[in-house]
Amino acid sequence: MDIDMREELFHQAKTWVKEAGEIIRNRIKDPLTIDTKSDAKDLVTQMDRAIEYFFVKRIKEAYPSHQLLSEEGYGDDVTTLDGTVWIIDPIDGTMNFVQQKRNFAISVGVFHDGIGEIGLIYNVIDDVLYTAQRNNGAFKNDQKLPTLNEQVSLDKSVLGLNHFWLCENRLVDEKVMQKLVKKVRGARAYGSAALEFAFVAEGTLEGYLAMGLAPWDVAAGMVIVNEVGGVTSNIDGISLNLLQKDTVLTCHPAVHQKIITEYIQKGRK
Ligand code: 2AM
Ligand code: CA
Ligand code: CA
Ligand code: CA
Repeated sequence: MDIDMREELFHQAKTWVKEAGEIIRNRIKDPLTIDTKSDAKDLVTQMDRAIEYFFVKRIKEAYPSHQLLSEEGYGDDVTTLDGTVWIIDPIDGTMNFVQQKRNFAISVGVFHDGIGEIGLIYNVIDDVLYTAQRNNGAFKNDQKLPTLNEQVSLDKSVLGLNHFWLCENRLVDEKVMQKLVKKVRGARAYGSAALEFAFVAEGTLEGYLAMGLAPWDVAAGMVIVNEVGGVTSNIDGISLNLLQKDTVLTCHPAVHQKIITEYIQKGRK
């Protein structure tokens, strides 16, 4: 992607993300209409839809040739990553948004011919914006994030993962995952995939594992983590395909392979 074009898209995306965040903050006390999707825990509110529509309207007007892949149905039916594709989650962590009114994020990734060029993750309530452009480093607000190049062992690591990994599940023997959480220094479940990617990038988590994420959950995070030298794959170590759902493992480079070979592979179903 042309550098001037990318710079323009980055500034445009950043402006829109900040505006959308302000809309959410201003309406945070408004009554919510909460609907469910695939199951009783899969929530969507009018705010998810309104914020997605906010982006779709602006992107389609400014860049009619770009494709838009997003969660709540206002985007395109994207079947190829050719050209420029915006991958958007208007609210990542909807359950946190509903229950806690915090710990959620807006996630915007821009890919060009399948390559992640721009990533933005906005922690709306804390007003913290994580950004990256490919080969240009990653930032937390205006502060450049350091590269993840120090050595770190699993027993000094903190991992983001939810409790379902420790219950009987279809992916990995829960006994093996229990061994992993006993080995590491700590485990956390934040409930927002985008924020967990951002935490890996800023080094407050050494890794994050998820059982089933969609492209809009990971697109921005992959760009940001990649810029600090982190590694993202599915739990079998294979690159993610941004046209489908998959398991996710995003990590500090020192622990990525270890988690796969010493734990996941030993219990993989
Ligand atoms: P969401 O809030 O945008 O739906 C919660 O553990 C994390 O997993 C969130 O990032 C959430 O994104 C994501 N997620 C993906 N699929 C989900 C589903 N079917 N139900 C609930 N959360 C889901
Ligand atoms: Ca959702
Ligand atoms: Ca999401
Ligand atoms: Ca969402």
